[in-house]
Amino acid sequence: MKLATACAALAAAIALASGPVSADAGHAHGSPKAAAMGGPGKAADAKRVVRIEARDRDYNLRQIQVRPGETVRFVITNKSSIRHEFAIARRDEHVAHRAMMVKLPDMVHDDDEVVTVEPGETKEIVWRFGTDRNALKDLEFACNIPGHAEQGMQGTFRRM
Ligand SMILES: [Cu+2]
Repeated sequence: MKLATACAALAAAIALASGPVSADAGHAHGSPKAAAMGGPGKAADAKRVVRIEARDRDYNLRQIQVRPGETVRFVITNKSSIRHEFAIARRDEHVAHRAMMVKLPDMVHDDDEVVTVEPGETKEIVWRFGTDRNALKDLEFACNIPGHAEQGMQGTFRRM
């Protein structure tokens, strides 16, 4: 199965399970709600770059400070000897994705909100942070390869 398809199918299943409120979070571009929730951004809008190193068991950062509404370019370099991911999503989305990755541990990603980074590789994600304080509180970055987030490969965002 194509990975983006697997993710989309899972997202649809979650949306159905949890009701319409979460269905368009981060996906309905242009609406006031989308601006509040945030989502994948455009590189041209990014005025700040945050560099992240993936190490054997964690990232070099546990918390990243952001301004409401800003677009940030995240540049992730894998300094370890094993494959990692860097994904930005709501906490509940990470948890659901982790459950799926237990079944499909070799899944690789190259999407707007998640990248797989092989040892020595560098990849990027551009994220437009929302203006809603609670949406930011729910957002986390993580590696969802089985066991990694649990060992410490995850972090949170905080208002600057
Ligand atoms: Cu990892």
